[in-house]
Amino acid sequence: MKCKAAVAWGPGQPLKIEEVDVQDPQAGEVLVRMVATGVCHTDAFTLSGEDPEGIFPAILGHEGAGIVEAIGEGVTSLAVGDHVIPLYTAECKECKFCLSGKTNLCQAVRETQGKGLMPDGTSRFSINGQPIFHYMGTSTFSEYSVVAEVSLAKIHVDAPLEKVCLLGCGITTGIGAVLNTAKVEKGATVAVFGLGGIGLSVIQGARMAGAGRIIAIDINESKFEMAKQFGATDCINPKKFDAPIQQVVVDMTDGGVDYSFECIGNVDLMRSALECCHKGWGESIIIGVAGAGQEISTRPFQLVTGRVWKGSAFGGVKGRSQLPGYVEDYMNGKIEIDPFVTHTMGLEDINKAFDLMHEGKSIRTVILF
Ligand code: NAD
Ligand code: AHE
Ligand code: ZN
Repeated sequence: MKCKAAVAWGPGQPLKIEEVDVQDPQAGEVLVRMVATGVCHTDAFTLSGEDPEGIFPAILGHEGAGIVEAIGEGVTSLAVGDHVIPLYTAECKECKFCLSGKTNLCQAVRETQGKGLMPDGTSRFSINGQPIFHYMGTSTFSEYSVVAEVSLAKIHVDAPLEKVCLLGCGITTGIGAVLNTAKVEKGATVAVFGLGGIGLSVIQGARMAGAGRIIAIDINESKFEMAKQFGATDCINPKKFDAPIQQVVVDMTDGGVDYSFECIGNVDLMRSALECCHKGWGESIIIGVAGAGQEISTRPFQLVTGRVWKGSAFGGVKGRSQLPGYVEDYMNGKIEIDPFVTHTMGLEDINKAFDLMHEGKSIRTVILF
């Protein structure tokens, strides 16, 4: 079949709307008609050329929701008409990782996914016979995408896809990092670096966990209002202080926070986030994604004296078994999504969504197909 998709032809180039050929789903694969997709900073990161796994030409996008249009041979867990969220972290329930009970990082399709290919090592997208690579196993910037069965969460048929698409990455990542990775306790003190879709979701998760104090940090003060709405108790701009931001936070909190979250992708701020944690027990969770060649550093003494450095991917959430519950939590009012959708537009305007993100004017743009 043919459909419209936004193609990333090369690093730093605007996406181009193209008519692409989409091959039928093969064994263990599913054709999804995309209804909506968010635009996450990770899409911009890969488009910038900074992603070591970035590969072009590709169809980006990993925060989508849609409807099953066709299934390939052997697909048993999904049927035509099912509503689904594509998962960049699959869940096969059989691999060593899934069976460990210790991680959500299923490896069933991860190797080919990182090469922009389906599990059999080929692409389902092409233009005039030239293969176009998949992205994160999802490629949601396309009217139709072929996704591995293990990379699809079946969700409640009544959930509004134009909202719950954001559970495909940003909102789940932030809430999950708080509840699954950090396991923030009631009354804890939390610092959140970066107030985009991820950082605001961390704040939402921290409030759900009953955190006592939530310190929100960003250089763009226009983000403070929404941070407060989600539960931030203090909002600070590092540019307004002479002292390093970690010192500012330590001074505000009688020695440091119990938990901090880096939601920017800046290795210097990852260090600040660790070092603003309380001696003896403070834990810092890295969520932000940093560019090729960048490394984190701190004095080992920071860890020797009890601070803990952790990372979190997709909030530690197992997509097929746990994401449907996140969707239901949205439907029953436990999770807020609507305020995150600051802009909506058609696929033809997708480059505007990237501009709004870079200008700091959006939290999430949702593309409606
Ligand atoms: P975003 O662009 O919407 O938000 C980033 C925020 O950081 C903005 O508000 C910006 O003003 C702020 N910021 C930038 N530089 C800053 C600085 N020097 N000091 C303070 N604040 C600063 O991005 P997002 O979509 O929320 O994503 C945030 C990060 O999380 C990205 O690196 C993204 O790739 C990553 N991410 C990781 C996962 C995961 O599973 N680990 C999932 C989604 C996104
Ligand atoms: N490809 C990059 C790393 C990108 C990355 O860290 N991705 C996050 C999800 S960001 C979603 O917005 C993730 O889950 N990583 C785990 C995984 O298996 O990819 C690189 O550095 O090579
Ligand atoms: Zn994302």
